[in-house]
Amino acid sequence: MPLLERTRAAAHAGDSEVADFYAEVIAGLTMPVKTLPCKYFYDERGSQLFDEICELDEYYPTRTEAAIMERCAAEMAALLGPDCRLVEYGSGSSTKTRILLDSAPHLAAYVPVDISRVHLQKTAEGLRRRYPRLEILPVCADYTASFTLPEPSGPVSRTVAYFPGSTIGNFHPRQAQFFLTQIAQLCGEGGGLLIGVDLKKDPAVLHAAYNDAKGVTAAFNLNVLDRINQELRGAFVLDDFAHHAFYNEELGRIEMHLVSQKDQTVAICESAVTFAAGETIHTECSYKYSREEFAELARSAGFEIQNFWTDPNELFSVQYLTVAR
Ligand code: AVI
Repeated sequence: MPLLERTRAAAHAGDSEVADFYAEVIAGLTMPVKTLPCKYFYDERGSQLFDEICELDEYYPTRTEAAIMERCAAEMAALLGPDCRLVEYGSGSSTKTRILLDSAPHLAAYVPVDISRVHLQKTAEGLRRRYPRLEILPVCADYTASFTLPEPSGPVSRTVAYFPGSTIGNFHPRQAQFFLTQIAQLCGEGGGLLIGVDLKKDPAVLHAAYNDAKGVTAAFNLNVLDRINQELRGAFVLDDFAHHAFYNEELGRIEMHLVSQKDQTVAICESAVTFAAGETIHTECSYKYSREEFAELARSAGFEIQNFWTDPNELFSVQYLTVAR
């Protein structure tokens, strides 16, 4: 069956993943400034490449955040207090979570939320083995949409969300405000949010982090075209596009693009998209915040900053926000 019909049939049958992917790709690539949503980076290969990025010398965020967590986890755990329901948004492989959980033995429950059922099950199994006395209540959901929190078997003193990795930087500020407002509502009075936020810094450091010498970030960026080829019967030739990442100082964000190396028309299933030489597909924004800018964003979403931890070079921050009364 042709893909377009298959996607329609899939959508009809309630399995709308491929249909959504196709619709979003075509919508993004027919906009005046071509874009692709960055969530599509993370298929199996993309997730592997992202893990490799996290190990790169130039990519400071992961190890800097982990070092902050190692140094300050006890203080963070004390703020969560006893009987806290800890809800992790996009639990992934939960490396940083383990640092926190090691210091927080009195949680009411740990609730990992992830859209990937396979990832979620693996994470939950690993954590159950490591923390046999901790109640682990996984939720398979898109954390940007609303979801219902599971009730632990024992009492709950407060609900605290955990959103590490500076993924908040991949939201446009308005989306970030909306998303944080949803978290504040979910956690409710007395609740909080522990969040990793990448900070503004020397643009040369940022440039290196998104233009690594080994070309892993380039491969990560280009992989989205390969995914379109595999899943949507696209005909992108990866060599005909080049990775381009730069710091947009005015907007305070890294932008990642894929630049067409020539005039070309690319078929995607039953559609075709035309590119001029030099035209780009904007694939990702990664906003960097000053301490004050993030405090302002948090306030606009109904939070107050209670604690701010950083590294000696002030590259990255972990912040504890409480729901404002
Ligand atoms: C997941 N996110 C926080 C990463 C970032 O730095 O914005 C994604 C990434 N893009 C390129 N390198 C890493």
